[in-house]
Amino acid sequence: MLGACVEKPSTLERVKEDGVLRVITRNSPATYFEDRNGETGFEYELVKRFADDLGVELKIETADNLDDIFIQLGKPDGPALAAAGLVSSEKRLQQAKFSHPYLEVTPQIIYRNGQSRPTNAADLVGKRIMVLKGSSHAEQLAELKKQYPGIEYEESDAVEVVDLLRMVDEGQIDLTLVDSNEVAMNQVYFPNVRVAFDLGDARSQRWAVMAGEDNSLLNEINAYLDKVEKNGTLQRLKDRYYGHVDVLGYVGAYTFAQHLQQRLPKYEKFFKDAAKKEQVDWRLLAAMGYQESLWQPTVTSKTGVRGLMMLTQNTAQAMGVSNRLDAQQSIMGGAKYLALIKSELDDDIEEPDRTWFALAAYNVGGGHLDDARKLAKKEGLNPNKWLDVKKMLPRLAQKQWYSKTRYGYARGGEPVHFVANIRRYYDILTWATQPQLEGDQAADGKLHIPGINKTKPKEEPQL
Ligand code: BLG
Repeated sequence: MLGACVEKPSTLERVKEDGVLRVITRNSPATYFEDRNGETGFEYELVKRFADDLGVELKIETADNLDDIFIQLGKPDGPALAAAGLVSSEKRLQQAKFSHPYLEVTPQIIYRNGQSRPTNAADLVGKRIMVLKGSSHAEQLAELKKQYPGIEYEESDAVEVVDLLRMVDEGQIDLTLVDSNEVAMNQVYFPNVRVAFDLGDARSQRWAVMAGEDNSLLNEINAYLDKVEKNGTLQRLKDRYYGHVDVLGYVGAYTFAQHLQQRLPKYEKFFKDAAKKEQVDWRLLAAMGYQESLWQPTVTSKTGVRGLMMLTQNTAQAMGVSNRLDAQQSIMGGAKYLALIKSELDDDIEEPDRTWFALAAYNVGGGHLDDARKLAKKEGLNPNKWLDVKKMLPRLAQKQWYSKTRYGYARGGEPVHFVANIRRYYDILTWATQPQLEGDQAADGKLHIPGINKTKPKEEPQL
């Protein structure tokens, strides 16, 4: 049809035609980073599902700082959307349009435990405060300064939120202002970090598209966000990324952070050596050690099971462990035992379930685990899926069920908690360590939190 008027494709049509969704974000634990399985992060996972729904490939681009996100977004050949924990503000509305909300966060003033706790804006005067350059928090402080001219703060584009929290933790700055989700996520790494008070009301995080966009992409985004809100996907992601404090409790989170700094470094090398030998992730072994003994080599359970990896006498003997209270031997024995029971599992059980099954067998024994799998099968559930078998395990403690099983009574609830806790610690440890340091014997012995090393305060140029 020569001469027919060809309509300009909408933004959404263009994305679909290109087959690629370009998204700009930031490289930080709350948004996007690399872990043991490759690309991950709360924003990444949310936006990846959106790209999958559209049937296009996801291409992530990272910005150096917040201002840069909006600069990139505004370019004619720039990314289609920004997913970076952004909140809408008057200034930002001139540059972008915002989606429906997906996360409620509250800005919180953070101080160091042991210092006097600020309780209101007036207490911020005279303190060393640092926030991210171009952040909504910087805007908030600028507003506050009109009322309290004595407030001084530094805006830095050389740091990430984790750096700010670390600087408070170590006393390099007095205070910072960050969002509650970041605090919840990072509390487990910084034992001295405390919330002083909420500054202002809760605000909503939203994705942003270019101001001139024709709404086709924005409408699609909004429909997607509404969908994941309704079907529970969004809540699951929130629990995974920001639920540590909910699960551990605030005290548990401080304690974990303390143990991470004070205890783990003593055993990290043993975990890494054992992991290398047995071909497992050292962070999984470390997570097991935390669940078993809180990384204490000389504990004994009520049932006489002993040591950092809580070996029974039989297991210890079979694994060639002569002294269960020797941390190195215990870790090596535990790793060997885990690898052995994993190799003995049914071939039909695939990863990652295979790992969760191996952990359950480590705790309750392979016989009882088999009983639970048989019960699952009888109930029409999948005996090769952890999600199904974990529903059956607690039945092993009830006579009506265990009386019909081969191995009989077991405290079947214990391996369910055991696996859930280890998975949680494993996630936390994964975030706390950088993949490139994996197996690196020359590492400095310190835990590394994604983003910190890459964003060390910039050095002065050498002239
Ligand atoms: C495990 C053994 C399994 C054994 C099961 O008990 O110990 N695992 C290890 O030694 C590593 O070998 O399976 S069996 O050989 O097939 O019988 C069942 O007996 C240890 C568990 C027991 C548990 N912790 C490692 O997870 C434990 O100590 N529970 C009691 C806690 S308390 O005393 O009530 O607080």
